[in-house]
Amino acid sequence: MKQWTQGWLSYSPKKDCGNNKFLKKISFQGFDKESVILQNAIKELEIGIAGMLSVKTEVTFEEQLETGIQIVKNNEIHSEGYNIEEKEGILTLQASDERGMLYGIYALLRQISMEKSLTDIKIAEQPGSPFRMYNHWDNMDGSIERGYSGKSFFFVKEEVVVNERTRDYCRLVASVGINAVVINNVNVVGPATYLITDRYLEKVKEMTDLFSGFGIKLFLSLNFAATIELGGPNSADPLDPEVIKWWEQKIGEVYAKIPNLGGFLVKADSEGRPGPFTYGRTQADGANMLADIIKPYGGIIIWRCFVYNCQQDWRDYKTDRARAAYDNFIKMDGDYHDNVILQIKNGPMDFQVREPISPLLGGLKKTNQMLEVQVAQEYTGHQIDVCYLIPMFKEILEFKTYCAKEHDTIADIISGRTLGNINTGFAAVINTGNDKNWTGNDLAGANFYGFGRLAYNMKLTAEEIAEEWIRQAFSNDTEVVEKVLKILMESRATYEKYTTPLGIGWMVTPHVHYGPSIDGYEYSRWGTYHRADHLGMGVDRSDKGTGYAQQYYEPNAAMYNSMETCPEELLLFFHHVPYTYTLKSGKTLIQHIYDTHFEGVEEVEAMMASWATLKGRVNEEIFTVVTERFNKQLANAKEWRDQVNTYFYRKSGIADEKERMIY
Ligand code: GCV
Repeated sequence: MKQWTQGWLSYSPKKDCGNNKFLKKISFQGFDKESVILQNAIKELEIGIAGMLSVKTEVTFEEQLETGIQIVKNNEIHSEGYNIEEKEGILTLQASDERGMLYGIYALLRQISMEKSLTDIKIAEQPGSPFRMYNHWDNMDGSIERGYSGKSFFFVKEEVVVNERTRDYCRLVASVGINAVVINNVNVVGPATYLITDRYLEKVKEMTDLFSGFGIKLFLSLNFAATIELGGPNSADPLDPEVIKWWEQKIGEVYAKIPNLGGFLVKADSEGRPGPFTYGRTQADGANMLADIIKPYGGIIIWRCFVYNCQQDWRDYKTDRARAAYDNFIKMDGDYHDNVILQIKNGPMDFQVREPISPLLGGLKKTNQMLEVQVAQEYTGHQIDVCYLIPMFKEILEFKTYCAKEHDTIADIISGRTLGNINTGFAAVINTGNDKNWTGNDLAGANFYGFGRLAYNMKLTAEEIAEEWIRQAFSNDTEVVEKVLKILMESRATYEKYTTPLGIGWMVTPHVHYGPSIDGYEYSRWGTYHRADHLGMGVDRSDKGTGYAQQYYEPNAAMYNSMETCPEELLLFFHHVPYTYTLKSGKTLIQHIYDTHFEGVEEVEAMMASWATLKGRVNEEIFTVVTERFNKQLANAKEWRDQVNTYFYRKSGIADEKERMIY
């Protein structure tokens, strides 16, 4: 049970691997004995070591050891980073601050959990990005927008909850190096508007303090029209002096109670949420107004760029939702104040299984930027279908934007290397809930774990992260490691094969976003079209179409603009392509669609068969939950295969060369 409910921190018994000898005595040098982070770190060490190796540790302070672990403060180490080195029986962990020390301790526990020897160990890690953040879309009634793992554990029936699970959550989060968390949905409606009032501040403070003890800054999502909803001025105009005065007072009250609050996340002028546009003001006017007020308290305003016209006419071929973030934000580059960070979704549309990278990332050259990805599997299988997302996040980080002569990848931009700034970050809409195993499907735990590890250390490969997670959360048994690793590493490609082809996206059941509905969004207002006719499909975003491809720097703009040089996996995102067009594989587009959809289902069957052989080798609850999810995934994959293939057969009239069953 523990293994099922504690994720990768279950601390179940492990092989010694010669590690016991280091663990009997641990001495801290130079750290404040009273600090809560230090106390939490010691507790973690004690339970971890006792659970995994049945060793009782003695903790001392300022003692020079002859054998054991020395945890030493060294101001030369990068902030939040750590070095671990073993020499002649002494294992030294050095860090310049408490977060680094805590992360180093989790790294030691990770090694033990993975049954790696600590002898001769040498590890040095430092954070890839200053803000490494989970965004929760939890509502105060306990529901979670796009949540697939049960209900919220932060809010129950409009109350804020702080309990043992909150503490366990902090442990999991800190253990992977996350240092900031937004606890409520970006769609701030009803009671969530009141989180900044006396009704909730005490409880939010309790949670903020608990988080602080694990080096995590708590942030709140804010309703931009809170002035109106909380009985202030009947306006949310960011340049109205009455509105500014109201916010000064409100933010003052909040920080008087919660001085360690990180700041606010704002979704404005987006999908029905209010914002500065309503008052003829710019996004910068809105963000800067809040940022100036919060600045004396050391707070940060994170401002989302998910601003687009969601009332589009499907007959209109000129308006392109993909253009929106860039068009709405690029003009004000340089106008945003220092403590504003623009949070930008990885793609120009909305978390599809395949999208190009948003040209706004790096398009902005004078503005703090934070990359937003979605770990919650809204469009990637609802944590029913397995879809390990870290390979996709790696692709995003490695994308070369050409925004500068050097340091021009997305990883460079969000680490601060490109612009030399410190307010940058990497955020994920996270996939947890109150399900016992945290993530619904246990295999989705790899994404919960993996995002944090990747944000902390962007050099890790997707395989390394997956293997770390499997060993800690499932087992060190080689067969388990190899088989689960293979399943995870192939899962995104498989999901992509049986759902939407070559970057076109969507074709999902409207609103629910699980299961196929090829025309579900085709004649809607959401701007998400495939434009299929009897000759071909795809959206022309070249200079002859919507011109979206021109939002990139060269040579990317030219590469995407031409059908010949456009990466094939994004062909239908950028071009309207005939079904008879020959791809690099030598297959026509239509045959590619048929083949990949058959392959996708076969691959799910192969994954299931491989998983079935692990009965008895992984924890019973995990085995059962994952098996159930696989059964549903297979049904989903078949439905996608048959609906997509049949749809395009009927549109094109072109038969499958292999004469397989297409209805
Ligand atoms: C929180 C998509 C989702 C919405 C989500 C929105 C956003 O449109 O379907 O549920 O709202 O993105 O990112 O704000």
